[in-house]
Amino acid sequence: MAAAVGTAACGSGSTTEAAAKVKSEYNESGRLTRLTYDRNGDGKIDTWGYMDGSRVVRVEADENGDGKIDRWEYHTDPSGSTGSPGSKGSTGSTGSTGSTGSTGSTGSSADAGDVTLERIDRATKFDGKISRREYFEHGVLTRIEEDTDGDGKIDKWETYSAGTLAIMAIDTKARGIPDRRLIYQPDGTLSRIETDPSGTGTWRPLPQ
Ligand SMILES: [Ca+2]
Ligand SMILES: [Ca+2]
Repeated sequence: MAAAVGTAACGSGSTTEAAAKVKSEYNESGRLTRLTYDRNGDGKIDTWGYMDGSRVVRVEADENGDGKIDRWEYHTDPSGSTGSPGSKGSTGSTGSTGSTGSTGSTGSSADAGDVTLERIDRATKFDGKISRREYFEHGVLTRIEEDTDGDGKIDKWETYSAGTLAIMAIDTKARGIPDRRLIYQPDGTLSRIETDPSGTGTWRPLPQ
């Protein structure tokens, strides 16, 4: 019985294949709280979207299918201003809050992705431990911190300007602080390399 249901679900209408894989969960008052999604179609849920109605709060994803989360995506509330008087249910009269594609319509810059995106944490080694954090402002990447060798300490810091890598600082001595940094020009080409071997915060050009 279960197998038949599973097979039927997998082979069901191709037109609504993506929609069929998304399941919606609601609380007692009928507010959307969670979406679950089988992104790779293997029959196992691998993406969880935690919702506050139409607003995405957090997305968790199992990217290698081992059942453990590898990516945590955090979103801000774009309408975090004074308003929202609708304490009970949706305020149908104002209308503005009810629009489903809210972020897309209100977004000022068209090229930016999801403007509510604030941070993405990743377990790059798929061990359940966060080793990389990506920070965003209004959906644009501003910096990345990463523990590349898995010793629990950040050893690479990337700073982005207008979405482009501006500075990459690295810890080559496993001290938890950067001792070398690469400065990039706005067009992406390397400008110079600096060192701070003693870790005092004083950077000097790398001797050639
Ligand atoms: Ca995983
Ligand atoms: Ca490290």
